[in-house]
Amino acid sequence: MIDFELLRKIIDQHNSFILTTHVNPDADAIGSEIAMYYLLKRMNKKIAIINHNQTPYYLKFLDTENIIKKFNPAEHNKLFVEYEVIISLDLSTIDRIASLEETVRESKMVKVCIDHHDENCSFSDYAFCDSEYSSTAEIIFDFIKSENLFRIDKEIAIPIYAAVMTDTGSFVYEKTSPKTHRVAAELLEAGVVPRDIYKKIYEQVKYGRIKLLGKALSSISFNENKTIAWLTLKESDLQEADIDETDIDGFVNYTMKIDSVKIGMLFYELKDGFKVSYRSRGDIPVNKLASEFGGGGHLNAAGSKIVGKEMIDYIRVILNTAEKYLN
Ligand SMILES: [Mn+2]
Repeated sequence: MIDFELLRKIIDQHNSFILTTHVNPDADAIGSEIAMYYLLKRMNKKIAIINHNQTPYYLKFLDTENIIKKFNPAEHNKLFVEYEVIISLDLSTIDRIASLEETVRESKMVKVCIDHHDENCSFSDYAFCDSEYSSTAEIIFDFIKSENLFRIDKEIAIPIYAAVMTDTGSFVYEKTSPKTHRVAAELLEAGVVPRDIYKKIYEQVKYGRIKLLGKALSSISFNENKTIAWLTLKESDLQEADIDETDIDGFVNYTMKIDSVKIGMLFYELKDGFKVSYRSRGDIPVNKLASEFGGGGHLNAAGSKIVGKEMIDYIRVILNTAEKYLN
């Protein structure tokens, strides 16, 4: 259970807040920041949102006031002295804020973490985390309701809906509960049009992304009994397609459309190593698999970055480790 009363107290006792989220932000990351921004604004607080990355183009519609800034130490370091509280959203380990890590570690701000991943937000002074939630935005929704802060209206319903929709894979992932649907129902009552949000998030795909998806799909490989499937992309493929890294996020999900597949992976090469996205079915803990390679995440969806290894040589090591998790 999350102690919403305590969160309320922290907000009441302070006046200035910096919000941040993880590297390669998704709709839950940006949606939670924007929802939290509206919430704090309505409580007459001073707010800045500073992220490691620029907001991906398909999520810009959530930031109607253009409040989210990409971290620039020269410009922003002073805010980490002036402001009182930093709220990290949708992340549970501090390395996920990438270039902000050192600044946040060294700052004397009160550190608050609001999250739904399995790890424990140990870097924060106050953690409001529960992995039973479908998304971080659903926690914010519950906070507004349980503390009776204000009526959920369309302005705040849109970022929350975008977050819940995407983090539940459009209401199909494991953490999708009757309650998640009740939350969605209330967001619809507030004026959200599901079709509009869906179109903005899933139907403004760039040409290069579809070309790259074609390459990724034609690379598909399997283990002997087709319980593990994996896709590979080379750095040159990414360069040619001229797209953001966030654009390849969903590619790994295609491996899970095959009925025999229990673990799906996407390997993509970077200049200094490579990244792996992991997916799994049932109770196969790919977050544990990812943590063997310096990563983490959820039971059925995780990621890791491996620096200083050649992807082509190292894939075999990860595949052998993945086999262990099948039983
Ligand atoms: Mn999330």
